[in-house]
Amino acid sequence: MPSVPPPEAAYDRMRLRQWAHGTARSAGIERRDLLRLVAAASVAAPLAGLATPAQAASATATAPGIVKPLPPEVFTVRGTNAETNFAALRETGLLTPAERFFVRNHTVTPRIAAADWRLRVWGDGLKGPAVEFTYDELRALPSVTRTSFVECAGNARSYYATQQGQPVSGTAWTLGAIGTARWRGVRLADVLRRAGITRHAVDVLPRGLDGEVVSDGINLGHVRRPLPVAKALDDVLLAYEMNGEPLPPDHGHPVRLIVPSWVGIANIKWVGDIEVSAQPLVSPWNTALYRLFGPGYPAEGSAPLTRQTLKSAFELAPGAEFPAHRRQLLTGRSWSGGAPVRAVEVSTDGGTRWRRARLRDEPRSGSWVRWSADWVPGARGPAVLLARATDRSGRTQPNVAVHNTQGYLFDAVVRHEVRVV
Ligand SMILES: Nc1nc2c(c(=O)[nH]1)N[C@H]1C(S)=C(S)[C@@H](COP(=O)(O)O)O[C@H]1N2
Ligand SMILES: [Mo]
Repeated sequence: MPSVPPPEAAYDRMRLRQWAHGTARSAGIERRDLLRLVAAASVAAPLAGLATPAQAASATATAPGIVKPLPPEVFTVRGTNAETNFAALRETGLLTPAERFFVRNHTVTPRIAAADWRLRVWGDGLKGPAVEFTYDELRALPSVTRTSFVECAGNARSYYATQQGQPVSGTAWTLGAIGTARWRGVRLADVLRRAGITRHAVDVLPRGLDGEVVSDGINLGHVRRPLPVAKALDDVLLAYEMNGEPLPPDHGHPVRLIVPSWVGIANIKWVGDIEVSAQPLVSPWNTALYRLFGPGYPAEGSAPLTRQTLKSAFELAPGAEFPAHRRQLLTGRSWSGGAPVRAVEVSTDGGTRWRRARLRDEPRSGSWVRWSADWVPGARGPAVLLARATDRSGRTQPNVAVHNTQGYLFDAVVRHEVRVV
């Protein structure tokens, strides 16, 4: 029997139908350009910059447009982005220090002074005219704190190519396009209510103050992605602090969205305005991008992506070496954008035998859980380590992820190659 879809999913299907019939409003981009983008999105391209471990080690410690230092032992630079090396999380606690948090920039980190910043809330989903908030006004509102990961929808995308032999396009992340932080800010719901949101509002569209994005000769405008009001009024934050400090420039200073459990793109950094709309909105980031395309999906793609999926990673470098016959403590993390992780199993023989890892945190939704397992490596030579998580809904990471051309939501068990020496 089919399960009852959550209102979120039903809403997205409705919006998708409206988009297909041309009744959704495209915010700031020509409809024909959007259609061109959607057509291009359904074709997989070779992964640019798929780093082998050797290339990764020699990556320079600079990415154009990222402000913070990117020491090569902590980060692998991929274009305008910086991936956290999972081995560099081994000494960190549940929270990822800002200095080790991955960066995904469509363009360049802008430098914005909190004193000059304004948030403009506007649109036909409000009772009256636009309302502006200064940084101080935002800080004066009741604050909430919440631990949440931010994870790119394309995290682990490179394994479609390297583990499954399937072409995908986009940044060739391994597993490190994720970090978990304690965010403090105000509820988006409080700001929307103060701005006079009406019950006719269906979508809100937060937009970044970073530069306009040009892709294949089409100007996509500023980074922005519609968020259904149901989510916007639920658990979304306008965050101004990360792990007890003001947001650093690369992570959205002075204010960003935190959209718990959802795809990274929903967490708009350097937010400057939010449109509140009484009609469904579309932007490149919920039409041609962040949908699933490929065989098995409709031509216009799946419904826009919402929640992240289930994944596990060892806190080890690729090709890590272990002395034979000496007890090792393997450590790693598992996380889910759906039901919290229930159990993690580890295999040290390529997937033949599995045993339970010890969970070191109480699993919570929207966060990750650290785990560990003992291992006494046997014979010298190559070995393959695997970790697989099961969530409280009973879902277990599969051996193979279902392919989509842009390589989103990879959820299969990753084969981590090591050497016993
Ligand atoms: N304004 C703006 N917001 C943005 C982005 C961006 O380039 N510009 N990138 C998005 C993507 S794709 C991801 S995965 C997350 C990454 O957040 P982080 O760089 O703080 O890790 O920010 C999202 N918010
Ligand atoms: Mo992302």
